[in-house]
Amino acid sequence: MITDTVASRAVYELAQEVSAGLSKRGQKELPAKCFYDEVGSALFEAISHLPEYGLTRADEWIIRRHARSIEARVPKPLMVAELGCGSGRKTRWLLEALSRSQPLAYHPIEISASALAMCKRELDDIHSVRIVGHESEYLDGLLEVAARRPPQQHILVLFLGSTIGNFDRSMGAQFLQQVRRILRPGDALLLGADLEKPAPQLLCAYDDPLGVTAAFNLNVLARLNRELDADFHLDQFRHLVRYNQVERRIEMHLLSTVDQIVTIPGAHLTAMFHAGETIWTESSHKYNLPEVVQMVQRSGFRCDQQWVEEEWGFAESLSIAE
Ligand code: AVI
Repeated sequence: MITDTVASRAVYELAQEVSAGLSKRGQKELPAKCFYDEVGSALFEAISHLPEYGLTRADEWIIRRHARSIEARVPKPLMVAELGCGSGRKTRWLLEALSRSQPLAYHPIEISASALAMCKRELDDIHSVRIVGHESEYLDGLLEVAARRPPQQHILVLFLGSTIGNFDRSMGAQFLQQVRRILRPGDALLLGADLEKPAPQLLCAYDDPLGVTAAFNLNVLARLNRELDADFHLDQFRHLVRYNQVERRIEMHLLSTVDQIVTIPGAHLTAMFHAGETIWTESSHKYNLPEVVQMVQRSGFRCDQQWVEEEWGFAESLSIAE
């Protein structure tokens, strides 16, 4: 019964987002969080194994290699909240290191029920870690975690995988400010950020020859067909990737190859597309190290340490709330 209510609220929110994004004048948009239904989460997991997409492996490498140094620098006693846990694979290294010295409560926060279930399955066997999942938006989930915080405990927020890059730069900083407001001085944030790299490398990573990222992108339309009864013809849209030099970000679009009209009954919407028109589905911003330090500082944190994976180009930054 409760699950039904959660599911129907999720469909309602999806309909709202879709209606707002596709009825925009000018550039039509769908928010990147629409990617992550069960199929989308599985496709993202497949992307993370592609040779062209080194981001997830670089992130996991840093955590695996430096888990003990991270453990040594975080405040204690603590509980861990993770914004968007994905499969949970890379978090294992950290939870194992953190739970050596104390029993640990781990709160993964996910909008995707299937990713949450995958993460719980993956991490279920770690001794001394109690997993309390939150199927919700990041800030709502973090508020729930903060409300359950025992006196004297710190919170370590994990925001890994460069999900920050899917926000516009200014929105990313605003989001971190909101995270900071929920925390107390002395709490910690571990933030993963993908670093700038040559455009051809990025274009390959987001338009892989196997077509997995294309399927991930197109799945958003398939999802609207499944959940909102829409009638998108997937063969009349094409995956399109651009690198925006000025904004230093990858942009993913779905390009309509013909003039067409699509109905989306679940969002009470009819949308017209001209041939060549696109739906902007994702931005993935790339950073440099000083920029990450500035961003966390502007959000009320002090950057304590950065760890870098040089081969792909990824940074993990540990910051303390001031
Ligand atoms: C989840 N996020 C950080 C990924 C990224 O690289 O922006 C999502 C993704 N999109 C295409 N490939 C991977």
